[in-house]
Amino acid sequence: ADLEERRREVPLQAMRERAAVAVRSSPARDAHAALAGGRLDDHGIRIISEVKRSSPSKGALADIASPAELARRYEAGGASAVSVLTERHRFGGSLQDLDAVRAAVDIPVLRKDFTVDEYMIHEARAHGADLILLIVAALDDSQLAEYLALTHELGMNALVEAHTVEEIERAVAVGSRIVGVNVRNLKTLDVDPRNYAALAPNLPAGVVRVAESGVQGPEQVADYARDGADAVLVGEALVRHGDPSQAIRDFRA
Ligand code: IGP
Repeated sequence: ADLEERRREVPLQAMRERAAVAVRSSPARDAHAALAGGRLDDHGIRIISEVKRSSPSKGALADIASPAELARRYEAGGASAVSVLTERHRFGGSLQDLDAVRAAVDIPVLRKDFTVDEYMIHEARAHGADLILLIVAALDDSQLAEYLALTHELGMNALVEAHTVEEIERAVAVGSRIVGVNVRNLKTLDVDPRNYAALAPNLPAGVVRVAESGVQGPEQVADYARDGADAVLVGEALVRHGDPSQAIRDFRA
C-alpha cells in the first residue's frame, strides 16, 4: 500500500507506539559497527547487498520469489548488511519484503526508500529496520537534522546519501555517521563509478564511507576499496547473478 493509505490505517501516534514496542522487543542491530572498516583479521571491503526487484532505469531486474532466501544467500556469502527496497512504484518493493528479510538474517537490514517524513522512520523501526536511507538532495537542513536525530533515538543508524561535494558537506554538518556517495546522477540516471574517487576526499575521517551503485563485478569493488570505501552497496549485479553467495565472495577476494 502507499504511504497515504498506510497512514490512514495506522496513524502517526499508533505507528510511534509500534516503533517503541519494536525498540524494546527487537532492538536495532548495530549497522555502524557492521560497516566500519578496520578489523585486521578481516579481509576486504564490506558489502551491503540489495534486494532489488526492478529499477526506474532498467525495469524488471529479477524475479525474486523469496527475498528471505536471497538475503540468506547474501549473508552466507559474507555480506555485512542487506538493503531492501520498500518503494513500490519504481522499485517493486514492499514492507513485506522488509519483514521477511529481517526475520531471515542476523546482519543489519537497511530499509531503502525515499524517507520524506517522521512517519516513515517510525514505520521502518516498527518493521525491524536497523538502518534507514536519508537522501540529502531530497531534504532541507532542518529535516536532515531532525530525521537523523529521530533515527538515532530509535537506536537505528542512517545511511546519508550524497551526490555532490555540497551534499557531503551538508551530511557531515548534521552529524551523519555513515555517508554514502551515490555515483548515479539523479537527473540523467547515468552511472559513473569515477564519481566516487572524485568525491571521496571530501569525506572526513571518522565517517563510514559507502560507495553506492555501479558495481558490475569484482573490478569496481576493488576500485572503490582502493579509493577508501569502507563498504559498497550492490544491487543489480547480485540479483542478476545465479549464485549470489559466490558473487559476494568474489567481490571480497
Ligand atoms: C544499488 P546498483 O547499480 O548496484 O543496482 O545500485 C543502489 O546503489 C541503488 O539501488 C540506490 C538507490 C538509491 C535506489 C542507491 N540509492 C536510492 C533507490 C533509492
